[in-house]
Amino acid sequence: MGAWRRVLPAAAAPGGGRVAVAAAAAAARRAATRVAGGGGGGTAAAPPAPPAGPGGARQGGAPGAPPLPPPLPPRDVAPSPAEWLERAAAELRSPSPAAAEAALTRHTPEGIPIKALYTSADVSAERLAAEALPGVHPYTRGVHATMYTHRPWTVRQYSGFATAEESNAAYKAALGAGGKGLSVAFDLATHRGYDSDHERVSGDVGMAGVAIDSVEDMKRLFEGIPLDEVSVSMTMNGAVVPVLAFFIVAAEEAGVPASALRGTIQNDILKEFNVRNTFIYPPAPSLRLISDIMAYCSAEMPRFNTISVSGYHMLEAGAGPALELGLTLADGLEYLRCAKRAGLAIDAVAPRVSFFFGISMDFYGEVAKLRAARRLWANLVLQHFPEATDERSFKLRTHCQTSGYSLTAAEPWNNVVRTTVEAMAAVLGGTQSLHTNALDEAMALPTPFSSRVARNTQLILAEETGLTGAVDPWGGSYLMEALTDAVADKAAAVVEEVEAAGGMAVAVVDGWPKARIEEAAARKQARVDSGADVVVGVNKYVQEAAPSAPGATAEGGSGAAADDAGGRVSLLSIDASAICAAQCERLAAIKAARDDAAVAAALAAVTAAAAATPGADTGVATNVLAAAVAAARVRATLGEISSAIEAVYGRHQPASSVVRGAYSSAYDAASAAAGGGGGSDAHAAADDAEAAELRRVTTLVSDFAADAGRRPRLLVAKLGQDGHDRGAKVISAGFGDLGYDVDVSPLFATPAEVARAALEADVHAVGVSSQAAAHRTLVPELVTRLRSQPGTRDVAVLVGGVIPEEHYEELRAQGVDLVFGPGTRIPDAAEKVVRLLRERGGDHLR
Ligand code: B12
Repeated sequence: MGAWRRVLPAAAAPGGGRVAVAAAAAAARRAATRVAGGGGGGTAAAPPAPPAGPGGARQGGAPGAPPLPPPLPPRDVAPSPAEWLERAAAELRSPSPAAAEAALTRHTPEGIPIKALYTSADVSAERLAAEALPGVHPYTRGVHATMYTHRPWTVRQYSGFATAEESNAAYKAALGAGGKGLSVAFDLATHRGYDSDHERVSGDVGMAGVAIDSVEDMKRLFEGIPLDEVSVSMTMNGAVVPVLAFFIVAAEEAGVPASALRGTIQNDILKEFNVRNTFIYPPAPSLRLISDIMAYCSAEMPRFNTISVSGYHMLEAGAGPALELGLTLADGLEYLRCAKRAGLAIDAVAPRVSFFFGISMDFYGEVAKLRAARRLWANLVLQHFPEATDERSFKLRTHCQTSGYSLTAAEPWNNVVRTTVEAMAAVLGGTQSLHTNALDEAMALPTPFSSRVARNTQLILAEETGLTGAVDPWGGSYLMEALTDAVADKAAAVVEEVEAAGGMAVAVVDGWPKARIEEAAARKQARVDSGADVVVGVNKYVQEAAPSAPGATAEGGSGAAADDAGGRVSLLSIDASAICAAQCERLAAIKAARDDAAVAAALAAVTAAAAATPGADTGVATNVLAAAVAAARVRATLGEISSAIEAVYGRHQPASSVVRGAYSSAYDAASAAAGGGGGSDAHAAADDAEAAELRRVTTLVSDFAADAGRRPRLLVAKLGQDGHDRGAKVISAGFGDLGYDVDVSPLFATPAEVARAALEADVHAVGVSSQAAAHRTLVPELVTRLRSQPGTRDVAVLVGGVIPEEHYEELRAQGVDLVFGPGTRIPDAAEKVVRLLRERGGDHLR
């Protein structure tokens, strides 16, 4: 049967000539059929048209071209989806159309069905008509009428490392090579409000971002960069008050008034409590600081975005796209309410609110997410803030970043492909600016070489592919419109749930959004470990021996390098102790040169503002940012300004929890789904092997428990200011489900605190999860403490996380027993650890 294609009317035929002629011939045949068949018109009655002879009209093209196949029999009745399903069932040899439909529909981890075929029956004609145009409420098709056809998105690469000078050089290089805006990554000491000389940050200074202690550092960071021309985005949330104050004063001293500054400060504290973990103060006073910042900026910095409501971090922590979207929009609503409570008009604040989303490998889902985001935000603002009249208040403008989680340490060049696909989803979804991750993402901060490849990925999309030539090219696609509705519905349900619970300020205290994301992360880990979610080079098509990197050259001036012996890319290396020493020296010099009395008075004013009720008429200036700007002018440091606020609000210490059951149930479900439902024999055998492996590990663990009189006990620890807890949480969840007793240390522990906790809990092993490059400083210190403390001398020490392979030997030499890098399968790790404990024997089996 070849009667599927409907004959196009000549005028609509793409490409003209050949199809138009065929259409005309078919129309003539149809007329003839009607006469012959007495007006019935069915396709069955149509006699097959005689094949056109050589040189006949249907041949169309060049002389000598092969003859075209016979024309399709005409049909006057539109094919129905049911007819398609019957054909699909036949092709699949399914017992029924319903079985075929089930086999052809996959569900995203969030339960959104993705069908194999979408038709007009899946979309609402009214919705399509209402949302037909970009630049018009609710902006589903884009916030601007012309989108990239007029101006492409902004290429904005997130970067910062070591000292202000080194980061400044990298910014200038990026701007010279096609970057259009700056995006500053601060180190973890700065994020958490500590000066570089604080005892709790010895392993963190300059390691995962740039160290900023004072206005002087900020001036060095932007030296030679015209701040009234280049827009600057700063990812800062916890220490937002001193950092923004330093930025304002650094610009002022370079002759640029605050009113001329362009850019964005992230200033989104709610998601810090859910996933990012660079908070300083508890939730309620943190929100108070946000309203002070909004008030200050709306008066003094009209071109500056005061908040970037961020979903990206939730996606990276484990949320699916709809959960990310729903929680982010709920955060946005909370911030607008916060502004309103502070007496600000919505139209003064909402146009300066921007968004930030992550883009994963779920290509269709991510395009749909950005379309759904714009629709939902426009309608939520309309619903919750009827007083808004400025059109800009309804427009969801967003930055996007491709997913770092999707990138692998194995075969890192594969990451360029992943990033390209994700970047395309961001662009086709209509982002306003974009960061593309570097190919060495899962190993270290990017090098000049890997940053260049990442930036060029965007430049190629923008300037070589023609992608910018049409606005919302997916608009009107049955699949994309239906998926946009599905993602929007799912995300709207999350928003409603948060609102019903009292808003996000209440929900973060309750902790359920965080728990839900952590559970999703445990399930994802199980799907990867069981092989249900394919990651090329990690759980499928795993490379036996590393080939040479394509195009590899020896390390050189460009920073380009890939070691063609091992297929390794060379990594950025930062000397922790040198950076820390340099920062501490500068701090000492600043403190020696300043007017101490003026600093003390300015810091007292910061504390008084933090303690005062905003807007209260007590004669005390109540805007904390305004007080911090004054303190920055007299060279108060970041740590001092943060402490002046902490004196009133205290420091927030989060509770740690472990997800139970999600890992094993998702692992079982993934194995069962792959094993049943018509999979191949080879597939089913592989799944049996997975299930058998899980049983073997749990048996090893229970045998250990039988012999030792208790289950193997593991303390999972986070050291220093590294707040990445996804790895620690999934390890805790997985090991717990496999039969281990798991303790989790609180975030931000020192080596001494972890050593004490190991003793108190009488654990068999301590497992440090390290992602932010402090492993070379803090792990040796922990090992020394454990080995010198009676009671923990022979505790096994494990280290996992973002550890470059070249550091493995060094760690082992320092007394680490096992190292687990990105891509570790939890059953493998759990087995290795229990075998190690057994081999150790002696005190361990007690
Ligand atoms: C997710 C992520 C985030 C999330 C964190 C969410 C969260 N709550 O954890 C967000 C977006 C918030 C984030 C923020 C930042 N990030 Co980040 N992030 C990542 C990313 C993309 C993935 C890490 C991850 O969770 N992977 C999934 C987990 C399951 O894998 P894993 O941690 O490797 O754990 C596995 C194994 O390593 C092992 N394992 C790990 N621990 C343990 C422990 C034991 C006992 C055992 C047995 C095994 C084991 O088993 C696990 C299962 O396979 C990495 C890059 C990458 N692809 O690795 C960057 C990365 C870690 N981030 C980085 C940076 C710089 C930051 C920031 C500091 C940026 C900044 N300057 O503001 C911030 C600050 C965050 C903070 N508070 O510390 C850098 C660190 C640079 C470095 N090491 O030199 C990285 C490497 C990216 C990069 N190349 O620049 N990040």
